[in-house]
Amino acid sequence: MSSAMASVALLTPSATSLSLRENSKRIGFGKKHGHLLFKGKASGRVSMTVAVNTSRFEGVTMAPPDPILGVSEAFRSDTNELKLNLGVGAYRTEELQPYVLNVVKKAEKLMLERGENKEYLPIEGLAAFNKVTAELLLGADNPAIQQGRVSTVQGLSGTGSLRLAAAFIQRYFPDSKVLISSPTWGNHKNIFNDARVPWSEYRYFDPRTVGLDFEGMIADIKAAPDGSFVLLHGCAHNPTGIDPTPEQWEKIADVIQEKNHIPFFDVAYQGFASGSLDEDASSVRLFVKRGLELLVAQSYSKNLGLYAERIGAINVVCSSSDTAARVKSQLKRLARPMYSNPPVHGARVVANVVGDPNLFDEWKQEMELMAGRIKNVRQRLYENLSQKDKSGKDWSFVLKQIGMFSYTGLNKAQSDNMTDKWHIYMTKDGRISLAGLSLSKCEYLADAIIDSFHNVN
Ligand code: PGU
Repeated sequence: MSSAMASVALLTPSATSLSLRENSKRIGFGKKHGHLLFKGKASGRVSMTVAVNTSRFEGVTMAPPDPILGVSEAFRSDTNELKLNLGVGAYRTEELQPYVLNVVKKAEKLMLERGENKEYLPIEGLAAFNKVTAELLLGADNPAIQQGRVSTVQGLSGTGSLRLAAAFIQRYFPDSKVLISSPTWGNHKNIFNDARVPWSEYRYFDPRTVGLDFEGMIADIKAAPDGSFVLLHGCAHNPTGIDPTPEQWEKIADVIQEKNHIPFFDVAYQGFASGSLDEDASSVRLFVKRGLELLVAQSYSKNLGLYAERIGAINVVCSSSDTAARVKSQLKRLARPMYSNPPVHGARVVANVVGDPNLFDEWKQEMELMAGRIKNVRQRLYENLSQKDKSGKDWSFVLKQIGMFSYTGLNKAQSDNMTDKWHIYMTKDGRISLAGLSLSKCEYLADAIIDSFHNVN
């Protein structure tokens, strides 16, 4: 029964009308709320149910499952033992178990020993976190940091940081639109839609070469109205795993500069693409070096495995420290009515790990280990695909892609086959998360991909 119900116990049947009215009042039902159902009689007491037929929420329709997080829900309800979750980009060990980094455990131990309190953070977040996160991104000796031109506000991980920046764009650049890559991480569109920021797509992926459509990308960025925001994936483009080369990044910066656009980086995988934190931040640093003003959203979900701690930041690199201060004040103003101030736990973990030379070194080693494991399964998957597929298809694109994902080129029907027949859970755009794959499952995955690719239209 979809309507709301409440059980009402009455002393005698004859007392029904009076007691009911009183009970109705007590439980908060007015006259207009539906009729009564007598459910039975037990030892002189009548048990009744008040059924409310018309919900105030009748007009609320069922939302579709989330294209990424919904995959995990479907995975959980599959009882087949062969099942494999390659949907969400979350790192698993070779045993396919979630992984808490040793440095995180050490940082948490330190925090416990210090007996840190749970007071509210300032609206902009933990100062020690904001300092190290900007330094990690830009390099501690970056002139932008030294000149106080970077405005950093702790955000609710990558998503929350993007959302805060979107609110800022909506408020201060109501006539601007955001250019996003085609394809992109699915939630980007939701974020800008909800913030009422108009967006359009620029070409990015070329299915013929299974590579970057660089010409298309440049042409579309050029064709956009001057002063648009250009959303760029700092490294390990999601979902394609295809990044521009350093030379291409220079050309992208040229066009953005020419057009007076504002670069807006999403950095969710720093350290995960190459295994090096500095190398993965080189795209952002190149733009900052040119003296451009820009936005960068950061996330520690993947590189520190802090998925559920919701820790990240929005950085706005400005032309002067004065502008940076004003921008920060407005970001805080936007954050205050949305969530007031951010959670402290993840911020302390990051501050402890990045701020302590020993833990920082250990983190880099662990990250290399994670990135290395993904590279290993990528290699193995490629070998299995090449050996098992007798059609002569070139699978080398798997090796060219970087980061957590492989963009297989499987269409929706083929992706459905992967799930329905093989119990392999993945997003319907053909993306698989290699972070959720083990060496021992590569062969099974290769069989499934070959079957889906050749036998499903
Ligand atoms: N930006 C990009 C490019 C991402 O891939 C993700 C996460 C985020 C931002 C946001 O991550 P936070 O956890 O908010 O820091 N994408 C993953 C995780 C699942 C999801 O969609 O949120 C993914 O599987 O694509």
